[in-house]
Order: sequence, then structure tokens, then C-alpha cells
Amino acid sequence: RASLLKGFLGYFFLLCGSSISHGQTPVNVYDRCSTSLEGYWKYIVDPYENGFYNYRLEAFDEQDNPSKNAFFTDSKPADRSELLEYDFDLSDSIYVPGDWNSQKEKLFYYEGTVWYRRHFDYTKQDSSNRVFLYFGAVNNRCHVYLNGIKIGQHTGGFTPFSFEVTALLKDTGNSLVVKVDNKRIKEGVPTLNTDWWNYGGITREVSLVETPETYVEDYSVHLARDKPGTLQGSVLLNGSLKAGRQVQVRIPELQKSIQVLTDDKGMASFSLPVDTLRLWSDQDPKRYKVILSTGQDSVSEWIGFRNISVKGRDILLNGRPVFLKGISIHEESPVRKGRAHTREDARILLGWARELGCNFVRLAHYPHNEHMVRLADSLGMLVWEEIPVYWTIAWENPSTYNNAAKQLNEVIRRDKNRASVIIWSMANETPTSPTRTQFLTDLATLTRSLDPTRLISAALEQSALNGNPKIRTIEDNFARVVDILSFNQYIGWYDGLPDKAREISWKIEQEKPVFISEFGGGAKQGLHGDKYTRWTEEYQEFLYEENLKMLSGIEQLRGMSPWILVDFRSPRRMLPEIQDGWNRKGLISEEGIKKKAFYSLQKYYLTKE
Ligand code: GCB
Repeated sequence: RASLLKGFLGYFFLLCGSSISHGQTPVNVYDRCSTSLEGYWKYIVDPYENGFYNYRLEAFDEQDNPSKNAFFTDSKPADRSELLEYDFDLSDSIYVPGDWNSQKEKLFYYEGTVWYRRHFDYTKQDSSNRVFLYFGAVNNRCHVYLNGIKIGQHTGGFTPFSFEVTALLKDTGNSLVVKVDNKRIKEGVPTLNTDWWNYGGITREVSLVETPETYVEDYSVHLARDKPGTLQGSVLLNGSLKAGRQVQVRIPELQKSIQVLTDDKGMASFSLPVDTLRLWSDQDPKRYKVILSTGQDSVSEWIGFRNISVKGRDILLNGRPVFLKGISIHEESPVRKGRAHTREDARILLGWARELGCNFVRLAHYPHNEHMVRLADSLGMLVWEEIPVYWTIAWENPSTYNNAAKQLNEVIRRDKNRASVIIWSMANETPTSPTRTQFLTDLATLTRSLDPTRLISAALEQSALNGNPKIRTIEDNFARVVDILSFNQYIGWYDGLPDKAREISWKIEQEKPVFISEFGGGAKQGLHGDKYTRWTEEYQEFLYEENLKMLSGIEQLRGMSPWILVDFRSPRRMLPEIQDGWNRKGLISEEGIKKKAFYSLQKYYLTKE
């Protein structure tokens, strides 16, 4: 039954065509008329979910006449006698967007429910317009209520979603209540065990997005794979006038435009020959302004056009071999020491990657905020995006699969027009078994149906060949499915001392480009000693030098993203005086200070062809 369900989901997404699906967030909200709800919101910490369930553990929002004790009703006592045991107005405030852990000391380790409330007034620009309530991301599960009515719920902490609120919105005195729950659960994606901080809250922007009644909901424009010199794309309208409508697609700089007619689902495809096109690349991140308009609606953005493919052992960018000089990054703010979400955070992180000599970043282990990929587009930084299918996901559970597939669908939908994004990663370090391989293969099939223009990979694991620890290989059936063979390895850290790398040889049989998705080791910035003393900068530097020599010996090596750009918080890393809650494998400390190994990798990248 599980695979039937999966099949259905795949078919559903397929029907919707290149990740275009109905009734969802208008894509590219940044170019829409939108009003930010950023600012201080009231919040109530609710570990027992007292505002969600009555004392028989029945959900208030499933009842016909919910009690005023349900927090989403945002009630006040009617008179001086009435008993109510909460009051948003008298509660503390917290900044949105932002995680709660880094804002409130008492919530540093908290995992559970927090209720958020915001009051606002809103006047539409045009009375016939529609309004969507848009969330960049909420970690991890949320229920959303406007003016006492439930408008929806969402699972998955790293992707955007929205709800239409046209009919519920009032000019004044709107009450928006969001129940956010970040409890880790076994069947979740991610599951119970990870190596990063489980930041809770409304972690990315919230806004009201206004559109005409019939509007451009989604579109994709890219270079055709099989017809050089041709752009291809599709567009989807939403609204009562979506069928049989003219849509114009224009690229003013190329003096090109085309008119297409939508079908009865509001969909239209197009193909646009272009003779003089400067392709987007890491060397020349050229983008063109693309404008899509229909009736009263018009939306535009800057899009780069490029081809990414593999041929034998090579990764080809616009037909030419490229070596991915990468680094892995977690979504943590170098400024605030919490979840990153601003353009400024992205600018600093990608700026460091640039300084390191990178043309590539691996955004681990979940979709990062949209500023990262937009900035990567403008900088010419190639990107690996990943979903949090990490370690020991509940492979047998159909709801776990659906959750992973939905997150994949949402990130592809968000980023399919980003030239920088070249790889979709299905997973990280997952234990091989037939069920797991089927799970990942289904995700890969889904990805290829949603987006045939990009490459697929996953961070796999290596093993000893026939039990000989000196010869390493990749034995994993999922290796057959990927376009790029990626794996993590920790020789010199979990696996011997750095000079062990000299004894190891690699026997990789797959005729595919090889990418080292992780290697590295920890160092406490400022701690010095000889190169065999763990946690010193000298040890980490030694580890990088030995690993880089060893890895250069892999013939099919076409790139790497060592672990990791900056030290990051992890509850697994509690060694006093060294870790104190931080994974120390960063090349840069959480204070922004570069360690010695930063310069070893920089030297390698700057001298690498
Ligand atoms: C890994 C994981 C990464 C960890 C890292 C480590 O293999 O993919 O999430 O943080 O090792 O530091 O051990």
C-alpha cells in the first residue's frame, strides 16, 4: 500500500506539471505587492498544549463551538467574573521572524508548543484583489488561525507555504494566531536524532501578499536541454478567468516576447528561440529580466540561463567541465547566533565562501532561506540543496515519505528558476537497506518528474573494500540512481589520525563524477599545540592538508564541500571548554574568526584549475 500511495503522490505532482500546483503560494512573493508582519508578536509557552486540547485531550479546533479557553480565539473575559486562564495582551513579546531559542534564555533548550499572536489592520489596494498569508518557514509544525477561524496547518520547518485569507480579512482589528510546535518525533523529517540545533518558531518572514483576482501563480523559464538557443517554460494562472487567457512573456534586453493562451486548467507552455544569449555561469552570472503578464497582473524577476549535465566522469556547466570548489553551510546567523534568515546573514556567509575561493556551496541539511539562493544567483555561486532526510528516518512509514516528498516539492517549486541551484540532494548519511533505497529512489523519480533540468545526488557513506580498511569504496545501491556520486568521509577525525590518509587508497567503480560531500575535523579557534593534539588549529590544518592530498588521488574527483564553513550549535557537542554546545568543525569560529585550516583550503582552491 505504501508504494501505491507514493505512486499516487508522484502522479499528482506530475499532473500538476513541473512543480506547478494549484491553490498555493504565488511564487516570487518578493516581486508582489506585500505587507510584512515583521515585528514584536505576543507569545505564550504551552508545553502541555493546554490552549489546543481540553482536559479530555480533544482538540478545540475540531469542535463546533470552541471554548474561549482555546488560545486561537484570542479571547478576553466578558466581565469581571468570567474565568479565562490566558491573556495574550499581558504576555511577553518576541520578534518575528526569528527562532525563540536565541531570543529568550528560558527557551534556549525548549522543544514544544509556543503560541504566537499578532494584531493588524489591513486595507486592500483594490477591493477586488485577493490576499494570501505567506510564511517563509515555521519550524516545525504549525496551525494557523485568523480571526478565530482555522485557516490551515503545515508540516516541515524549512519551506514556504501560504493560505488565502481574502474572505476572512477585516480592515481593522485582525487577530492572527499561530501555534508552533518543534517537538522532535521519530516519524518526522528530520527524525529524533540530528547534529544541529532544533530552533523553534516562525523562523522566516511572514507577509500579506496581494494579487489581482486572476494572477500568475507559478512559472518556470529555463534553457532547453535538447534545443540550444531556445528558452522553454510554462506558466500557471489562478483565478476565475484562468482558462483561455493570453499571457505575455517578455525579455526586454533580448527584445523577445511571446504570447501564449492558457488551457482550461490555466496552464500554458512556451518555447522562445533566442539567438544571442549570454549564459549564466560561476564566471559570469548574467541574468535577464523576465516579465510575465496577464490582464491586471504582472510579475517579473531576474533569471539566469544555463545548462548543467554530467558526461561520464565530468560535470558540465554549459557543456564545459567544472570542478566544484565547495563548502558546506548550516543556516546559522553569523550576527545573531540563531537561525539565519536575513539578506545580511546570506551576504556574510556567501562572502566568506567566496573569500575561501569557492564557486559552490552545499546548503546542509535542509532548504535554507530564499535570500541564500537569490544571492547565490547574483554572485555566480553554484548550489546544492537538500531536504532533511538525515540518518535514521522512519523508512517504512508512508507519512514520513509523504512529508519528505512534500518538502522536496516545496523547495523545487520555490527555487526552480534559480540558475545557481544545480543539485537536488535526496538525503544525508542514510543507512543502506532495501526499504531506504526504495524510499530514496521514489524521491529521485519524483524530483526528475518535477524538474528534469537539474542533477540528483545524496551524501552517501563509504566502506572498506572486502573488509580491507586500507581500500575504500562506495557500496550502495542508490549510487546507481544518482547523477553525481557523493559521499562523506572522516579519515583523520572519527577514523584515525590525519596521517592515516596516507595509507588509504580509493577504488571507486562507478563511472560517475565523484564529489566529497563532507570531510573535516574540529578545532577550537585560538587553541594551539602540535599537530597531533586534538582540538588545536594545527590538528585541523594537518587534517585538511592530508585529506586534500589523499582526495586528489581519486581520478573521478570533480568537487568537494568540506564540513563546514562556520562552527554551529549542536546539542550533541557538550565537551566543556572546547565545544560547550558547538560543533567545532568550522573553518571559522562563531565569532567570525578564521582558523588555520581556512587558509589551507583557500590555498588549494586558489591554485586548483
Ligand atoms: C556528518 C553529518 C553532519 C555532522 C558531521 C559531524 O557526517 O553529515 O551533519 O555534523 O558528520 O560533525 O560529525
